[in-house]
Amino acid sequence: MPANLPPLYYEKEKLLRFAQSIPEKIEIIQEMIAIMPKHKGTDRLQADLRAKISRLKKDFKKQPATRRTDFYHIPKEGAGQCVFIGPPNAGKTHLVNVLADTKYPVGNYPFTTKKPDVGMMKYQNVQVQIVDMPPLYDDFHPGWIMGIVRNADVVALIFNGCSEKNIQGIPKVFQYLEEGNIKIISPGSNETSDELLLKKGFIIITHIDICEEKHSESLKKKWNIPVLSVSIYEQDTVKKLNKELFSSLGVIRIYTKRPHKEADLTEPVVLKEGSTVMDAAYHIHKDFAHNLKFARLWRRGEEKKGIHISRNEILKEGDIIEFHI
Ligand SMILES: Nc1nc2c(ncn2[C@@H]2O[C@H](COP(=O)(O)OP(=O)(O)OP(=O)(O)O)[C@@H](O)[C@H]2O)c(=O)[nH]1
Ligand SMILES: [Mg+2]
Repeated sequence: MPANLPPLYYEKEKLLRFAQSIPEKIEIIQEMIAIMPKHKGTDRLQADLRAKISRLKKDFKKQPATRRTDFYHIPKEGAGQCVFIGPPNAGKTHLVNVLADTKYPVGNYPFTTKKPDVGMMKYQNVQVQIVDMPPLYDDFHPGWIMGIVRNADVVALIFNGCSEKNIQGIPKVFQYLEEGNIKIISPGSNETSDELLLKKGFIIITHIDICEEKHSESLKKKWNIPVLSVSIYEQDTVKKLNKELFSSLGVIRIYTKRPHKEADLTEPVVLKEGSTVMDAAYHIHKDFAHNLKFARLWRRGEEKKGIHISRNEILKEGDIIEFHI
């Protein structure tokens, strides 16, 4: 019997290849087990993965205590997870506070943030999860930070544009990522790689209210990813970032409706770009997908108003679907 594993399973499988610490590997395998459909075709795979977890747990116990480094797992919530990394005093936490309305301590001294903190940023009718990190430093770029980066959907690399030290330290941050087998690519890129884990991301230059922003163009060229400039005191720059953070996730919002009723536009189903009608049905409930007879589609700006669509129809941002089971 075929296993019929969902695409997310294969994504986690790839992630597992790049995981470096034992706790990180265990966490990923647990997620793989949770994602896979439970039927005869996956019995064997489930057993193998459980055996792998037992082996890893034994290995972990055998490790000297000094190698059992801290491990943080940030369960994903909302439309996607964006992690904020960068050198000390870059403005990461203050930016999270402004974007997600949180009140984490900020300060004009390094290491104000000592552990990952989470905020939920509202973008229209969805929430985007932001993970604020302790600073990356010459003597501090532990593997667990890269573990969180590997698991995130998007990475924002944040630097204080008025600090020479911050700007000079940019290549170092890319080097730490590379040591963790991570390469940051533009959110729109189609690049693929077997050797490196490619993560969508961009650079954010802060403090543009107090000094002239002069680094964007050269950084864009050198690292081949978008560069955004912000000031926590300039609302228009924060608003632009809010939008960019959502778009970089590469997701679409679709809405469901019942026959003869209006769609509820306040609660979208959030799916990856390129998802099909079946993916949407599966997202709502496994049984729903199995029992799906047909679906009807309403698409803004096109003459698609209630037309029948196939299970494999690729959905677009804002589509409204009526499922018939
Ligand atoms: N003028 C100005 N000050 C800012 C801006 N962003 C952050 N700051 C200030 O810069 C200082 C450092 O900000 P934090 O958010 O604590 O920096 P951080 O990157 O989180 O620092 P660590 O936790 O040490 O990694 C604080 O005093 C902030 O209020 C900005 O856009 N403009
Ligand atoms: Mg901080």
